[in-house]
Amino acid sequence: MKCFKTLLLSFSIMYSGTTGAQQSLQKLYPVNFSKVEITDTFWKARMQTVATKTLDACILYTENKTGRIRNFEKAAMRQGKHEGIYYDDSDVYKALEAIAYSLKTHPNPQLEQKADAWIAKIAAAQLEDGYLNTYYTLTGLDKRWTDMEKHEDYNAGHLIEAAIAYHNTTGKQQLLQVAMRFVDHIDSQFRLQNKPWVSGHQEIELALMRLYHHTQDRKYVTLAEWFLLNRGRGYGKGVIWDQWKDPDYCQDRIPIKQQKEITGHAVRAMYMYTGAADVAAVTNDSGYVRAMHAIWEDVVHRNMYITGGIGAQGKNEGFGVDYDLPNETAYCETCASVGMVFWNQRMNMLTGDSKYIDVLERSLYNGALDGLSLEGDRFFYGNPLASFGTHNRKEWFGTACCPSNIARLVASVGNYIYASSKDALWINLMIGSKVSVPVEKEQMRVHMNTAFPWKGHTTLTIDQAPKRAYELRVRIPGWLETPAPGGLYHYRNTSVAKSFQILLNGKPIAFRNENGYAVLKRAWKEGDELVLITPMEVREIESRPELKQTKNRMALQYGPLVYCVEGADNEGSAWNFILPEQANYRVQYQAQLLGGVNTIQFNGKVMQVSADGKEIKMGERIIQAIPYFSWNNRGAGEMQVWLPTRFDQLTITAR
Ligand code: FUB
Ligand code: ZN
Repeated sequence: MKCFKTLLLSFSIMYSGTTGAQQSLQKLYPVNFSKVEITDTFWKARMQTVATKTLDACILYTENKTGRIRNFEKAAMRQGKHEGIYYDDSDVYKALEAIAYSLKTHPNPQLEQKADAWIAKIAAAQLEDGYLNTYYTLTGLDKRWTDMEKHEDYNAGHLIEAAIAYHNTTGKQQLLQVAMRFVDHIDSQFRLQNKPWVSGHQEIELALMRLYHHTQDRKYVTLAEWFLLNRGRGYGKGVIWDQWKDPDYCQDRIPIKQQKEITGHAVRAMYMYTGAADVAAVTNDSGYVRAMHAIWEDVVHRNMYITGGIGAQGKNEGFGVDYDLPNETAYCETCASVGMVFWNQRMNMLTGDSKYIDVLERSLYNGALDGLSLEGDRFFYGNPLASFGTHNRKEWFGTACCPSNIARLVASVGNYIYASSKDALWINLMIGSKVSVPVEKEQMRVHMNTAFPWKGHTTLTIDQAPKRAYELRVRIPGWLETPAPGGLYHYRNTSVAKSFQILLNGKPIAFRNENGYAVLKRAWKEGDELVLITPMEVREIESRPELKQTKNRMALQYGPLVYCVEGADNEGSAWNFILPEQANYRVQYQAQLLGGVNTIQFNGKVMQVSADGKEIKMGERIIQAIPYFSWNNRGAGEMQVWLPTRFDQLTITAR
């Protein structure tokens, strides 16, 4: 047993280093969060909040206020009534995954004991043949594996991810053994019997690829690919799609490699393409990559909100018609933004193109982060871009996929800062941190200091370097430039653009721009200091004319953050003013507000209607905008991201 543990750990370390299949399509490799120490105040505080508040909220609702853990206890005894919904097991696994990441950076023996106790219950609920699912164990095993929509493999995927995370953090194997037994069971039921199965909710593909990287056992790649190959061949007809869901809902109309457009349920799509990218990176199947280039353009250029949120419609929890992005009813599920982070990271690893990190950063800081309250114990499921005051954070949801998803993302945010390739360390996100990556027998060790996302000034210091010349590839944030043509959004005030600069030991240094990265190659010395200047200024954003809901409106962005106007800062109203043609913006860091944020103030033209509706007053008032992710932390209220620029866009509420 001991040997097995050592072997597995060494494999996961290999994957997070600079090694990897040399022939792979994959250009760079993520540096695992366990190798990155976050020192930055913005993210460190959020990780602390997750460790102390969010995980408690997940535990409270998973164990006490709902029957999720009780389901496992009952399943272990093979009797009792199942509580909740058939995919509720996944919330237990995702909470465990978040706990595992958090324990890595915030050791907590009591929390680990709690996780161990849950894991013992999960293990006890596994059947002799490896099957594990509390819903079917308690409602009738004769029906298991008869309904592709019932999330049995989705739950398995989250079990696998939790098991890897827990093994990585604690070295404990019990959950991993459970997961691997379950995978063997699944393989024996379908692939090995040549029996088709289309996952009703994709997730297992990416999880199997993670299991492959954790164990180096190729059978997991084979099974992941098998799941992908089953799609688009009609096997899901009448099962995962029927009279109300069409095959597009589950990305099952045509085989993945032939797909060109984004369709259907947003989370399912994001997880599936993440899995497809993972498979392509190992099998070198460029068919998936080609398809995903087209799909990505369709997502980002026709179907993505300025917040990086996706999935405009509630009715399918997903994509609708191109360019139809309503603001108040925007669904933008938190999980879908989490999925955008996953998929865009994989696309970046396959291509070495920074445009994917631009999108990742947008989704992370806006669409995803909005899902978590500043206190850490309230959540958004949907993240609309406008509200008349009825949209409110909640403690939990009937379908509770989002809380543990945002918890696991924040707890492992270190995964997205750096990447490595044979000859380079890639700096993708400006987040204060320390990292060390192996370069053959030597090390490249750096630390980053930054006040990001509040200030565009970052120092990167070399603490140790290989003797030979080695590259640093620093992402030039896409938000500095006018976005490429073809996109949904563009800056209005392009004239103020200032460029990215790098100083080395106090002096400006020239660099080559390759795919949005500043490439700096030299024999680095300990103590070398790079200053990365990413000038931040208020950018006014307009959208393409096809996007009707933002006509005669502008959004404000500062650095990677999208802003909104909330009633709480503006005498209760966010709908009664217009942004003037020549607004004069003042950006101010307000330490006491919302945990410390930059606000943007400008003089707005305000229209006020008296309570009896008879009098209309025009005036001018300072309007304050706050980062979108921080809204609805002071109770329910009005909010808008897209600010009207003409009076005919106003919606006046009587006061
Ligand atoms: O079906 C499981 C999860 O619940 C999905 O990912 C979410 O969209 C929600 O439907
Ligand atoms: Zn969700």
